[in-house]
Amino acid sequence: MRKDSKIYVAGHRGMVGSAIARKLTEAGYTNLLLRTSKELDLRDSSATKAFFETEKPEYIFQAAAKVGGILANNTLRAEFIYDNLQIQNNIIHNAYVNGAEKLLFLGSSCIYPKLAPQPIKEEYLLTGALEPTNEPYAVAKIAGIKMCEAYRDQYGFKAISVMPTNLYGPGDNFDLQSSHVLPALMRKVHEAKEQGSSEFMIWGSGTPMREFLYCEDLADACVFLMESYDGKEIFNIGTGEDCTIRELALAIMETVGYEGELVFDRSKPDGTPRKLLDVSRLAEAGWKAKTSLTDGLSKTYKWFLENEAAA
Ligand code: GFB
Repeated sequence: MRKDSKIYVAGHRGMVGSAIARKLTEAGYTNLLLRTSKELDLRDSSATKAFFETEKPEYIFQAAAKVGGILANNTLRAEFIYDNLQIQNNIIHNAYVNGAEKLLFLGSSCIYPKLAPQPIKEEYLLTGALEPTNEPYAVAKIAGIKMCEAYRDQYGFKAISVMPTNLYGPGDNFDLQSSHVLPALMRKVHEAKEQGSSEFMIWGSGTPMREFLYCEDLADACVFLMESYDGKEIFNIGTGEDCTIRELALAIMETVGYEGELVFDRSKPDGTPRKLLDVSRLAEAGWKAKTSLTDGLSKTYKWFLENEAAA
């Protein structure tokens, strides 16, 4: 990418897209193309086609998606498959048709089989049944990966795909019904502390294991791969370390400065028992995560306190 290349960051108001836009600006890229979802509904094929025909972006970071935690994925199943298929079909196809130089597609670690061997290697894709709570979302993301591969095979279009693990950081969704576990627990612990409550609620058994990557690190990896990689392989992006949900809750209590009891709501699903990515392919390419969970939690909590109303 030249520093003045026209770079479209789709989804720049979300946690991931905003981190990518910040990273590009820090790295000296000066010609970012940005549209809010109000300005451009990426599910709308005609509007997206017109946007690409007019703007002809050279590089595209495809970070626009309908995302959410286990409950949102499990209940808004139709929206998760329809919105994501529409958005990615419109972006990938119109990027190719309008002569884009390269596109980076963001997938997700939930594309891998529910009971995949751990740590999960990229080649385990499509080797087993998916986790039922997020199957519609995962199927859409798998379609995106395969679309990038197919457009590369048939048309020579430079599309690359990355699979981030569970993400968190500034700009995350802290809504208790639709968010992922980390922001949900941060808000619950914060409110328990504020209200002087002696306990707070954790969904499920607390035993599932998850890997958490700070969104600024993800953005760094995406810019690194856009600048340096052009091949058919997909890349896992993670830290290579995981913890139980109970351990995460304890780490968040430490960050917030709260010492109450953990209560488990076992009527809520656990989801996949473990989801640790094998990140050796990315390590060999020359990239490693920099932010520890402790540092990432502190930075995220600081952001939450400064943006509590919006969060
Ligand atoms: O982050 P999370 O919603 O999604 O939940 P997944 C991870 C684990 O934390 C599950 C537990 O075992 C939840 O039951 N958990 C405990 C909680 N307390 C809470 C809480 O208050 N809120 C939430 N949300 N969880 C998502 C997928 O799976 O991960 C998406 O549904 C996507 O498709 C995303 O892949 C990265 O890690 O289970």
